[in-house]
Amino acid sequence: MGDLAASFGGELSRRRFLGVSAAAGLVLAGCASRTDGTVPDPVAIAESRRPHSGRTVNATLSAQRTRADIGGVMAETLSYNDTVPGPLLRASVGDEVAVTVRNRLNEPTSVHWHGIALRNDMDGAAPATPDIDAGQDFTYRFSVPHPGTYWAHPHTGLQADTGLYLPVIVDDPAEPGDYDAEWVVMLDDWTDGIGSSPRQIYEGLLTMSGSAHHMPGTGDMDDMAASAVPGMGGTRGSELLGGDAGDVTYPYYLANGRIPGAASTFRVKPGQRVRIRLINAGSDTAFRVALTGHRMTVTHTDGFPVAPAEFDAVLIGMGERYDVVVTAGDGVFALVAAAEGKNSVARALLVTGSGAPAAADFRPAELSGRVGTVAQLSAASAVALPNRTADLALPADLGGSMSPYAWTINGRPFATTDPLAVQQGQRVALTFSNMSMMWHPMHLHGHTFEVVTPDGRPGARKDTVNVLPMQKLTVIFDADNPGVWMLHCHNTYHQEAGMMTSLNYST
Ligand SMILES: [Cu+2]
Repeated sequence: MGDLAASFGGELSRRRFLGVSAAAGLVLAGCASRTDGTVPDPVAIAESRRPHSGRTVNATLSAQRTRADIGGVMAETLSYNDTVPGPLLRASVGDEVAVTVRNRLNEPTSVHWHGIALRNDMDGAAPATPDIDAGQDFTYRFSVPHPGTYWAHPHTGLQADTGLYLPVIVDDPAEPGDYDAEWVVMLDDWTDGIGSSPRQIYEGLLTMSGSAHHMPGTGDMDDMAASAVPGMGGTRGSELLGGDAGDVTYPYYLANGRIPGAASTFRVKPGQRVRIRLINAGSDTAFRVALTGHRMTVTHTDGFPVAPAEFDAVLIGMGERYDVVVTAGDGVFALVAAAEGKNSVARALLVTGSGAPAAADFRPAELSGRVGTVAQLSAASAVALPNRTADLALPADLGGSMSPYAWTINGRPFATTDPLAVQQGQRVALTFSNMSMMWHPMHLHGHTFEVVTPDGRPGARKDTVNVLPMQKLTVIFDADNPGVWMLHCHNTYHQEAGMMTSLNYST
């Protein structure tokens, strides 16, 4: 991508000039054209209006093949800097992040900054940001406007179901931070380099949808053949998810890159308050997470604060994040992430004193207690959207089936999608109508929406929301980030099979 990189570099320096101050951006916004005859770029203007601390956080990520040790088990996979998860990226609100990605894979890749309302041309999803060709480098450079728990992963093919993911945390220097320690826990469903490859699974799903051939990675075929709906073998229904929990069963479920029998440990003192940042980096698995012997207070989801609410467990779909606070007891406690409907767990250990951990497959009673989901959460008043009538109603009808294995938005797969159109400044009401028999974690790039609850309360601010079978769910957002943004299901296989469209700003 030599030519592309060169032209991108030119664009960037021009944009950096525009971003010197908010005032400059505002002046330019009012001009039809500048002295050089070019029209001011709305993406650059939006960038100039973000907070700017003047500080830059630099990092390098090498996307490369590796042999990852996931706890005495070796997995040939793809990773950033030879670690799974990749290295934590941390910045403060207003910082510029400059991450150079070195693509040392033999295929194109990309890094999508999931949940961050960043400038469109740095989103890491084509077409707004072209993929990085094999052997090439690209520097993602953007400012981070909102504090919170985010993450990053490829937006190219099925690479999201490999070891290519990392946590991203944006701190708010003004936040009181009512906790003593912070524990980042990334959850994942794992097959790459151990069971079937993501490609084999996907091809199996496509093939299996016509007949009941053996399909790697999807559990017991007798089950499947006997099932009225092909593909349900190996996974069971989930009451919380309103039906079938997933399409794929995995050999392992990992917390911070470790299998349950070789769990990572986090040490604090008894009585300390621990903020746990839970991130679901899985491809086809929702996790129900509980900490043995503790209740958890949910303080944030998808980076944004909620009215604090106490639960025994929380349900986290793919792409979602939950921040919870616990007051640590005295002993050794398993943080268990049960793969919803899949009869297996991931786990990590909280250690504050002496004791032996429970068996690797231990399921604490809290998992069957009161489970927090988006339905029970409200936005903190500071982040609730101001009252305003929507200017525009957009539909996103979710359709598809296991047989044939095809998933659509508004009746079309991504290849032939009819993009959703918005204009900058509009308040948008986006309604997901799930017409399929499966739940879908729907993710919008570049924006954080507010869930509209059935009783009209301002629901949580989110960028990824689980839409259950036959559910109709409306979210509202302000169109304040011009560009071309992906809207898709965060099930890697549904996305690949077409469940994606784009939200395009028109001028
Ligand atoms: Cu889906």
